[in-house]
Amino acid sequence: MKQKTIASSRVGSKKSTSESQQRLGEKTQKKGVVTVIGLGYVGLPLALLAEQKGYELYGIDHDERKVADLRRRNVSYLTPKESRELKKSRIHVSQNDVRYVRDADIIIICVPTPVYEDHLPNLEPLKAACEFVGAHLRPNQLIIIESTVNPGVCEEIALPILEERSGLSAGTDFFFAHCPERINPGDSTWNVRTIPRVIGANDSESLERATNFYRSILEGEVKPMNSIREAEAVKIVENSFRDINIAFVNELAMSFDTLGIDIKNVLEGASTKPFAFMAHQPGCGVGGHCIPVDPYYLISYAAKNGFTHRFLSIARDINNSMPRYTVETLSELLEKDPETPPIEGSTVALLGVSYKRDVPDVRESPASVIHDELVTRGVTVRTYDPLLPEYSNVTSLTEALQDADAAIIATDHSEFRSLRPENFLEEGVRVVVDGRNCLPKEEFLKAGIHYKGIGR
Ligand code: SAJ
Repeated sequence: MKQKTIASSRVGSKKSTSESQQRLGEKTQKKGVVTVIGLGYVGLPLALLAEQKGYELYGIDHDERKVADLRRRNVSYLTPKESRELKKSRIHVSQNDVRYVRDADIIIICVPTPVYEDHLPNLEPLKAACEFVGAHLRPNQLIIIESTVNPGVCEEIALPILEERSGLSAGTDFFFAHCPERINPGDSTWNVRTIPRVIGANDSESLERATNFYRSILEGEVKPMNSIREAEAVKIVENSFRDINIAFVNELAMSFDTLGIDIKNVLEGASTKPFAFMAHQPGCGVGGHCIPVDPYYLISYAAKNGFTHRFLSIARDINNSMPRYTVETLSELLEKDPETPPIEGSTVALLGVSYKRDVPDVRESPASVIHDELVTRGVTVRTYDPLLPEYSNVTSLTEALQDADAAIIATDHSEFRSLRPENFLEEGVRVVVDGRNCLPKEEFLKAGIHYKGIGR
């Protein structure tokens, strides 16, 4: 069957007499008009890709400064390639131009879905986006939510807002699908163009239109699911899978510390098994916008429906305990060395603020928990992250290490992975806690450094 393009399914594209302004995209030779709401590291790469694939692009973001930066075609959170694409882009950007909703064929919501301090999901940004879209929704539009949500959020929260505000019915008057975002910051292979996606909808027309759209812009597989809830569940499952596997090796690391077994060597050994084993790595904690957040969505939603996720909860507790475990490890190392002071009153170089190697991103970063724990214990903390000067209180590695009593590696940035014993010894640092097991342990021990990793 001839693939239905968005343009061919457009209705209302004729200027109605009541419209005072020309409809956006009315004269476009493009495949259709797409509006992305939420122009962060998920929405903006998607918008740029859709534009390259022949759609006319509009973007809405509530952040005034981000809108100004985007109009200047200059934001910090894109890859070099995406930054170049942005400079060539003709995307129209606004904080709240209602025409961007009213006149679009497809509206894709990519706003954040963080959690509150108590780990319960904060759906306010998503609700606000649905309110804005619902108020200007028109027949025949396709609305897609990419934001990560737990099963039930689309049907129980998003859709009711869209229908109540518009007076239209999903599946008949307008179309709705969920395509959970997948992005791996810092990964040059798997990006918005190549990562496979799943799509869920509750009616065949919505599923077909959303599947057609994504297949018209993506190179990766686009897998239709049987329902919205299945698509919501896929995302939560894949990230909870990662969280529990990291918790597994974190618990092993703490156990092996008491047994004097090197977890990194053991995982390398286990990885020689060519099937049924997938190594993860222990560390000083689990950060980022996905892994430490998404399981809480399922934990809280299942609890409301009478099921307690004990395993997911224990995994979250283990991973959340790793920053403090890292500081405890340092305290014990300092106690062992008669030439160094106890942790209280010491000076410590905290190397790395970002949650992930070679990525400038502090969200849910374990480093900030380590920092606060050190300060609580009376430590003078020198924080240095080469990718995040605005979060550093010293401007160089030398300044961080100079006469410090100890150093903690909290992020395995390339700059830190290349450090060798002499880099520490020449600044007088003889105690090193490697929170990402990224340094050559034996070399450091041979050089007389009190080295401790996480589980090694
Ligand atoms: N981490 C460990 N041990 C591991 C792997 C990660 O402690 O074995 C820590 C990292 O240091 C980081 C956190 O967990 O603090 C998250 O690491 P991540 O590699 O999962 O990085 P993210 O948050 O960028 O995860 C993204 C996710 N993408 C989306 O959710 C859309 C995730 O699905 C991917 O699995 C992940 O990238 C990836 O594969 O790298």
